[in-house]
Order: sequence, then C-alpha cells, then structure tokens
Amino acid sequence: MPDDRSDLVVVSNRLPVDRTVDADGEPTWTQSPGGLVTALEPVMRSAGGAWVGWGGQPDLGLEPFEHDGIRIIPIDLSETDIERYYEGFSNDTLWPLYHDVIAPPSYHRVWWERYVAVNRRFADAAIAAAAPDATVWVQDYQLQLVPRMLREARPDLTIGFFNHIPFPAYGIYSQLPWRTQIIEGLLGADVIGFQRVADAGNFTRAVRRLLPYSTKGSIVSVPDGDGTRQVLAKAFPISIDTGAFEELAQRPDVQERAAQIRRDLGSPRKIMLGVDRLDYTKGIRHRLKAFGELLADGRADVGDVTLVQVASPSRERVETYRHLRDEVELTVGRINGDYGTISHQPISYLHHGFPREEMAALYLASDVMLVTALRDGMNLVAKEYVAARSGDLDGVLVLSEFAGAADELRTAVLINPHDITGLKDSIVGALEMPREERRRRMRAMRKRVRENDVEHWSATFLEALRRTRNGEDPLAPSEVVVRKNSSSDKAAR
Ligand code: GDG
Repeated sequence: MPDDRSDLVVVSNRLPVDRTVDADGEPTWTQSPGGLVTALEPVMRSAGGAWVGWGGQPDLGLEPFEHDGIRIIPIDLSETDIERYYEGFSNDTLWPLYHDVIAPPSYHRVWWERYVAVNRRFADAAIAAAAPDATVWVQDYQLQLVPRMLREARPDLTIGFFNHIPFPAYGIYSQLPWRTQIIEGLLGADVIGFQRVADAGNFTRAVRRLLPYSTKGSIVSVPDGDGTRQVLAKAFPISIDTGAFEELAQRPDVQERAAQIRRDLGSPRKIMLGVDRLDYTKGIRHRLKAFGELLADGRADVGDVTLVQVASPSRERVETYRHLRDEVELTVGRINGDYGTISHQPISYLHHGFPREEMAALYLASDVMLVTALRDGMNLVAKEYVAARSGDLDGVLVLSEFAGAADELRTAVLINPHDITGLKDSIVGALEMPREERRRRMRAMRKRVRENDVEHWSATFLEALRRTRNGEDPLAPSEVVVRKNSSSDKAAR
C-alpha cells in the first residue's frame, strides 16, 4: 500500500474549501476566500501537503479527497459537537475571554469536555496524516490542545501553532477554569505565533504564573524527558495577499463599479465605509454612536456624508450575536429615521456578504475607512483598504489602536473607540484631511503591506519552525525568500 502521508499538514477548524451543491444535487468543492489558503497553497502543493478541518456542516461523513493538489482530510462534527465545541467553548467562552471580556464569557464543563474530545479528533487525524518527521501547523483558538496531543503521540513531528486572535493579559486569562490545560496544550508546539508583541508577552507571563517553567524573552524552556525543549513564543503579524488585492482594485470593471457606487449613493461629497463581520469586538456600535452625534451636532450633514456599513452575518446561533444584531439595527433605524431625507439616508446598512470585486469597489469608492474595533487580533480589512488604495494613494484609514494592524499601520489616524468625543474629532479630521497629507500617510502604509504580505508571513513562520527543527537559533536575523506567484494568477482566483 502506498504511503500517502504528508510532510506538511495544516490543521484548522474549517477546511480551506467550501462545499456547495450544484443544480443536479452533486456536491462540489471550491476554494474558500481568504489569505491563509492563498498563502499556503504554493507550499502545500510543492510539499504534497494535507489539510485537516471541518467541512462547515454537521455529519457530512466525508472521506479524504484531493483538491487542487492538496489532500483534504475532513473532520466530522455532530450537532452536539457544533453546539458545545464550536458555538459554545470556542465562540462563547474563548472568543469573549480572549477579546478582553467585551461580552461576558460563559463557562460550562460540558462545553470544555467536548472541546477536549473534538481537539483529540483533529489531533488523531493529523497524526495519521503526517509522514515521519513531518511539520504540522495548527491554526487558532479552537485547537489549542492539539499541539500537546501531537507531541505526546509523535515526538518526531515539528509543530507550529498560530493564534489569530489576541492573547489576553493574565488578570483576564486567569478567569478560565482550564487555564493551565490550555497553556500546556499550546506548549506542545515548537513555535507559537501571535499577532502582536503584546500577545506573545501576555502568553509568556501566563506561563510563568501557572507553571514552574523558566522563560527568557520569547523562549520558554519546557521539561522534556531528562532535558528541556525550547519553545519560541513570538509575534508573526499576519497579512493579506497584497499583490492580488492591488490588481483587483486596478481592474477597469472594479473602478467603474466604484464610480457607480458613488452615483448610486447620490454622489455625496464624502463616503465613509465600515466592513466587519457582525461581531461585538468590531466596535460597530461605537462607530454608529459617533456618526449619529456628528449628525445631531450639525458637524456632518446627511446630503454631504454617507456611511456604508457592511455587516456580514456571523455566528447567528449564539445569543450574544443575535442581541448585537438587534442593537445595531435599532441604532441604524433610529439614525436613518432621525436624519434621513427622501433622497438621502445617512447610513446604507448591508447585512450580507459580497464578492471580493464588490469589496474592492467599496474600498475604492470610500473617502474614509472606519476600523473601530474594541479588540482585534489583526484586522485584515484595514490592510485590504490600504492595498486597494495603493493605485491612487487616496482615502483615509481611521484605525483603532486596539487592532493588531495599528502596530504596523502607524500613519493611519489612530483612535481609541471608547473615547467618543475623540473619535468624532478624528472622523471630522479624516473627512477634511488635505490631499497631500492623505497621500503621505497612505504611501507609508502601502510600503508596509507590500513588505509584509501573507506569503512573507507564512514563509517567516515556516522558517522559524525549520530552524527549531535543525537546532538553529530561531531568533537570528534572516532574509526569508518568499516564493511569489505571478500576481495576475492570484487576481484570477
Ligand atoms: C480573525 C481575527 C484577524 C468580510 N465581509 C466580507 C468579506 N470579508 C472579509 C474581509 C477580510 C475578512 O473577511 C475579515 O478579516 P478580519 O481580519 O477583519 O476579521 P476576522 O474575521 O475577525 O478574523 C482577526 C484574522 O482572523 C486573520 O488572522 O485579522 O483579528 O479576528 O478579509 O475582506 N469578504 C467578502 N465579502 C464580505 O461580505 N468577499
């Protein structure tokens, strides 16, 4: 029997492909939108890589299959698994806790038990899929126990973990009844990646508080047999497929669509834009409050300024999210009712997702992008806006200092979304900013998102893993060589 095990295995909650059923009832798989898949696709193809994840619907009962040169290994989740492991422990315990308890986390022992059981299922699939001495890269907070499970069963593996969301300060993290198990789970990895330097610091401080392990800078010494193992816990800020986004935004049809959007909105002098999953971490209510007050104060006029808010549907079976939707829609309705005219609505609110082309056209059409997250691992929307505006070097990014992107995009208009007065002043400043200043700020941000795109991110992370495996210093400076696709290939995807 041929050995179909892989040298590189990625493990994430969701598979990189989406299942759709065509008109004849035949299921087909298409690549999910998103930077992670795009970034890993070339290395996965050349390594004959495997991807372990859930197909997005309950009880699919699927066998592994091949898609575009990647071996897809589906994990089955039942309705109860989805309720307890995914909607429960992942999205109603860890998500609010890791985002600084903006919403109160729920702690339920049956959810935790299911989290352990489902993590075990993902780990077992990865163990079976990994060739001897393979590299396994685990993604995100839903799977924090997997690194240790892998190490116990397969000490030959090189194991990476990347946390896409923040890691909270110990005073918050310590609420978690299973705080030590999670830290031990993560420390099964050789390299643990975070979005921000502050997240990595919070993690190593939690290690020191909970376990008798020594840490030195970003290295944690973990007992291993008779000796110790060095675990690197460090920031690797994620990014986007910058080249593809730049190209998309330069397509004539996308530019024409942007002009059409402006006309359809009644050609206001200024358009502001928000694009978020409808999530309480994104600060949508704070943004609406600031805009509502600007209209009330007469500092913004409905015929002059329009806010387009895309709120893509998210986690609609979790109560906190249903409540948030009601609140946001009540506020939008009030503002539109109070300040709208027959010809103009202050807010164009869209509760659905759009194709990437439409997103790029929206970025091009808007004068001010509002990213007002209360807490956000990175916020890719901010980086996409910059990439989309790299052609005309126009547009102003208003960016929360609580989003990871604020560490890199220093020339954005940085704001504290809790300070409504300050936020209002910053919005007015952004609306009135002179062209030369807009250009100067955007140029500096463009440089940054071009240098650190998602391929650079994955190459840097995999290089740190390679060094750990070879016993080299993972912190020594290096020039990571990023294998680039032709950007026209990427734009076509
Ligand atoms: C997590 C962390 C971290 C949104 N609506 C539509 C659409 N989107 C796309 C955006 C962007 C992505 O979804 C959202 O990414 P974010 O980074 O803003 O936020 P999360 O979903 O919360 O992601 C976050 C990220 O992981 C990566 O590590 O940055 O902090 O929370 O790409 O464009 N795309 C399309 N239609 C939509 O309606 N096509």
